[in-house]
Amino acid sequence: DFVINLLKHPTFLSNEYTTKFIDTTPGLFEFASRRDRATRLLSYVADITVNGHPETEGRARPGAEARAPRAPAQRVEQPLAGTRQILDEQGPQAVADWMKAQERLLITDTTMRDGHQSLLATRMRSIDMVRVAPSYAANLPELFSVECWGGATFDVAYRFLQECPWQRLRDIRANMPNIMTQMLLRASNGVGYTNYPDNVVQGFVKQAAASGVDLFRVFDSLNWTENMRVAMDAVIDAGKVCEGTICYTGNLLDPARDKYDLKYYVAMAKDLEKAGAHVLGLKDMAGLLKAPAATRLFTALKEEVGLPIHFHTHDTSGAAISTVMAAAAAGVDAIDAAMDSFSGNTSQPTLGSIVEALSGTERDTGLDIDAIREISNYFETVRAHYAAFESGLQAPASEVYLHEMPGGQFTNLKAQARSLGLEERWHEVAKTYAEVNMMFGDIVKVTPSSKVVGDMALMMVSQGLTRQQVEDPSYDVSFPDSVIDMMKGNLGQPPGGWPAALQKKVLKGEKPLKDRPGKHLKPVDFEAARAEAAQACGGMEIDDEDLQGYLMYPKVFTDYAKRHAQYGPVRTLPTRNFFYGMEPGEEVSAEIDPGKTLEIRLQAVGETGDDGEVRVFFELNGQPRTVRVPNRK
Ligand code: BTN
Ligand code: 3PY
Ligand code: ZN
Repeated sequence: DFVINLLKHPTFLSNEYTTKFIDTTPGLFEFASRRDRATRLLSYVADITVNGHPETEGRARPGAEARAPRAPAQRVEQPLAGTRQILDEQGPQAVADWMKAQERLLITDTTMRDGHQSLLATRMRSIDMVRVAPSYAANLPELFSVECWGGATFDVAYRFLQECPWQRLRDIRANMPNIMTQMLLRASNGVGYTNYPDNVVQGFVKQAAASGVDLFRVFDSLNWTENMRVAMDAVIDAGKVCEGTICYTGNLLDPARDKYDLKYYVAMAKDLEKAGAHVLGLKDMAGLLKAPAATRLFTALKEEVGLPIHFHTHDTSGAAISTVMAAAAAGVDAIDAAMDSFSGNTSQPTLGSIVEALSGTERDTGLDIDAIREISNYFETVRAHYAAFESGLQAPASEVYLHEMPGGQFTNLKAQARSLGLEERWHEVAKTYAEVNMMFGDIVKVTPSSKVVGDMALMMVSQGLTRQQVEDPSYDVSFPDSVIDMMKGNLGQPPGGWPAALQKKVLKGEKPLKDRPGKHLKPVDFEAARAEAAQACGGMEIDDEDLQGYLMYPKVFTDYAKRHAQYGPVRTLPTRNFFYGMEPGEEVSAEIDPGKTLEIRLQAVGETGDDGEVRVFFELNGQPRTVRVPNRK
């Protein structure tokens, strides 16, 4: 039914739906290459069936509840107009004005970005998103936006899921034409971990806008407004909604921690307003904002700033819904939540519960709770297929107020600690993380600054180093590269600068940057980079989207492109088969072009021959096909 929906879809009919393959393949070769593509897809399935997927090896397997996910029926033929139409017809300022005029609390659904980033190590595949996008369009047209792009999803798509993040964006956009898409952009760090040249940041934003992002949430990992302007200006130039974002850290109501006080947040909000933001974002990436502090903060921001306010938090403590209620009462315009089955713990608070809590009040969200439940049930089935990526986190914990780790980092760092043999010492890691933060001068911790704090904490615990030793000028410490890079000023400047003594020790006398790293980075020659990428990828044609992928992550992109040359597009395989291959007798369908579906049946897996190869016997659209793959087990 996905294919049928796609074919009926107005944007498909108007040719907005494209697959890159069709674009770049001359018609003459279409038939031959289609055969090729079928063979390549079969060779992927055969390889995974015989050798397993490296990412799921040794991990928990999906249980019996992992049926094929079915998207909820669409309740209307034509989706109602939504925020996307306001943006397209009247521009970003009209979106901001409209937000302020709403009495209801507006809701962003984060399931397709932060939800799975925070619960499943960012591993949700495009097919599981694109398939349900028409249900969002038809059944939840009142949503403010759907966060579905950026943050860690960009590199994970290429690196671990063997899919093109741009294609994901275009497919979601085409299937959900009435709700704004939203991305998380790390300002000058793009969707990477270090500052990029200004023209790379500009080129990236321009492409993201062209490929389908409507609202850009722009933040800086040290809350340095100066370092956000290039990205913000690029969003504004593209005619999209610029959400200039403050990261919340510390504890507003603790008088002993006065670095990030009310004055600090109000001043930053005013800076972002002056910088041209249409919307003010308040990003509580660790879930540290408690309800009484939220009342104070949002009341002040509402009084002092004219922008509509969009609040993002995480439920690591289990108390996020109380903060959301306080935010709603203080007049916040929009908040983030995740579909119930992708909410709670290190993810966002629970969408359905927020809708229920506000129902019948002035801030009633106007969302259809039945539609939410149906989509949440869909995602519950989706989630069952990703058992290998569950973190095992059993309960919310107030420990988050001690370590202040972002929701997206928590499970990652825990996995890193495990791989270093520090699993039993996790609470020590958490405590050390807090110590490192203070040693660095009490900084905002969010990608990429959070990664630097995590690297340092892991090193201290594994080497048994104390803070005192690290700070002692005469005690020899070999600092992680990421710490050296940050102290050099390559991520920018924190409020009040870096602690001078520690910085001196880390840099061993080298002079740090005091101004914007982007000012010192040479602009990239795009056409030279395109040629270089093409060569690195074995002569593949590099289009504008590929080029931006290569500029963010040269090696990750190149590796992806080489695997793509071997297997072709694998994104339309069902998730179970992508990670586990097929069982003899099993049949699956995979769409290779819109409307062109392969029926694949695995007949049998042969013995391994003397040549070390296994013959795998398929039926492809009823015709027998044999594929040989090396047995690497
Ligand atoms: C990775 O983890 O390296 C990326 C995932 C894709 C790896 C593909 S899966 C089929 C083939 N067999 C392998 O061992 N690697 C590739
Ligand atoms: C990211 O940058 O990926 C984040 O989620 C930060 O919270
Ligand atoms: Zn988040």
